[in-house]
Amino acid sequence: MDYSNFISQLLKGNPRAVARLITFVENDIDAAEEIVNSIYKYTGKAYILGITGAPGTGKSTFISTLTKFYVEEGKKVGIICVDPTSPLTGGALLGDRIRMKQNFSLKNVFIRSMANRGQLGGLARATEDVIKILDAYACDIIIIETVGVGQSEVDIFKSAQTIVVLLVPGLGDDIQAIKSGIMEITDIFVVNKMDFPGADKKVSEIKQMLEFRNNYKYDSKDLSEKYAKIELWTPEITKVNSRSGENFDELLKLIKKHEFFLKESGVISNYMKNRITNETLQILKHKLTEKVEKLLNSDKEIGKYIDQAIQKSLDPYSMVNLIIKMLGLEKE
Ligand SMILES: Nc1nc2c(ncn2[C@@H]2O[C@H](COP(=O)(O)OP(=O)(O)OP(=O)(O)O)[C@@H](O)[C@H]2O)c(=O)[nH]1
Ligand SMILES: [Mg+2]
Repeated sequence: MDYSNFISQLLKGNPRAVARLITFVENDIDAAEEIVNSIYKYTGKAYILGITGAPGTGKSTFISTLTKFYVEEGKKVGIICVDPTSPLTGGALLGDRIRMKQNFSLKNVFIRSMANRGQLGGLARATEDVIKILDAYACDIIIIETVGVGQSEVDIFKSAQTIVVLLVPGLGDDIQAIKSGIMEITDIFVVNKMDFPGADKKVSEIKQMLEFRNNYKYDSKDLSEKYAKIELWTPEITKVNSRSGENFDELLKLIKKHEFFLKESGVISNYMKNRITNETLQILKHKLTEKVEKLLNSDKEIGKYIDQAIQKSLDPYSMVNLIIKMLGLEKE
């Protein structure tokens, strides 16, 4: 199929072309390959925010309000709602999407929800491709919303420059609900619903939790000597009311501060490296799996190995080593 017409429409800012291209990359990895190949040179300008929180913490309300502020600043915003727990696009996410769409003009805000429909190459791969489409569509900000409970979300968040976790006043259930891998990579903790009692208490609880933790996201050996003198990022904590917009000016400042930190410290190059490595891994896993599956089903040589394994003259690990050799993937 020829995607060039859709791509030129995308670059002209046509939202319908965006929707079509997203559907293509979600459903067909060969289409994704072709499309990404054509648009890659137009990407890299958007700022990517990852936002998560337990159900009911106010993610949708928060993202609507945040988007309103960005649109007022003249920015174009793309929103991707990812729900790995749901096999179908629908339910709460769809309702949210319709409600949000009513609030914004299609010109400035593009909203898309993605569910785990057994995407080829996985949800993280599909999300990364959708980010690229929105980036080429000239979105200044891309917000990725997830429900924060699954492992695949940790992978999805590797694409985000700034990660925001929403919590609410009250018992720590919301903290426990978030997958621990996400807590470790959070840049800004937001206590939403600050109009409820206990918001300040929640802020101090988060502070305490962070004090007990000593492995910050950027405190890695990967950071070269060059950056050693620059202070690493300590996660920020703030509180907002997403219904009224109270304290969003403070939140926006913190996001800017983090963006500035990434650039000034040079951590941004670390981020790029991680993001591309992760993406490469996702695609490679898919391609290799496909190749190996084909081989297992058709190759005569492997058929012989399998027979040997049945006869116990070859164990599965040794068989895999032989297959790796056949694929030419050995080190030497
Ligand atoms: N009082 C108050 N209510 C809020 C605030 N933010 C969100 N809410 C309310 O909290 C409820 C849940 O908000 P949502 O935005 O739907 O939360 P969510 O995290 O998207 O929920 P799920 O999509 O179900 O995971 C709604 O009734 C919101 O109006 C806030 O800052 N203050
Ligand atoms: Mg929601």
